[in-house]
Amino acid sequence: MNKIKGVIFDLDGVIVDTAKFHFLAWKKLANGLGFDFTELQNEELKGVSRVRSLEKILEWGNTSLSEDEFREKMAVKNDNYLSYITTLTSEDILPGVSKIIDFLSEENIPIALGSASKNARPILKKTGLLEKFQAIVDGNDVSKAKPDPEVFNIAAEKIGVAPENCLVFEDSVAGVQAANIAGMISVGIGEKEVLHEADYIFSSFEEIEEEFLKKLLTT
Ligand code: B16
Ligand code: MG
Repeated sequence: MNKIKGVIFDLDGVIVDTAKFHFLAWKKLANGLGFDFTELQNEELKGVSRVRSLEKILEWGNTSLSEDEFREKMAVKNDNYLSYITTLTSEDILPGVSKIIDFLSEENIPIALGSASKNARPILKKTGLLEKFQAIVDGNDVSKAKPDPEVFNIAAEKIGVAPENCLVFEDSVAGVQAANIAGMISVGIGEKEVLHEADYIFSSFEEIEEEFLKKLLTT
């Protein structure tokens, strides 16, 4: 196996649990249009872009919108989402994440963010993590959504590490596939049954031993 020289983190579901806020904002939108939106459906939107998420929700609700209405609903959803995340602080960083970021920094391993979210910077700022990342690539920088590897390839380039020497932490199936297509080591954070395409799977960062990472950095 190739030696790991750079690490890329997904944001939503990996560093912070913002899925619950996306859920509340999408549910409000769906209910306003006269249909329901379930937590199970929300699961399917993990790692999916904002535009594609609304397209899927409208399909589920058997509803169509004009282009103007579509744009307006997206803006309203995002305003609601932003109002829910105003309370985010460093306390919301998922357990075990900060320890791994600090370990990588001590080992001089550059870290990048590779997220589909267009709200990545404000979220990192609120949680106090913005300065820890050497590169941030988010929904504003890409034209192709995961499982396309574009977001991770740009991140690797920005930290100056070849794709085959990068490791990616991801919670979505599309994200794991994107990392695999890019030729990077994929580490799934979540359920084994869901993320089975990943090279390694952990239920949370707390399960990851320093030894595991040390081995990957020296192999
Ligand atoms: P926004 P990730 C993704 O972030 C979320 O998982 C997904 O649910 C969301 O729709 C997408 O970002 C876009 O987010 O509306 O904030 O631009 O998991 O790739 O960090
Ligand atoms: Mg995610």
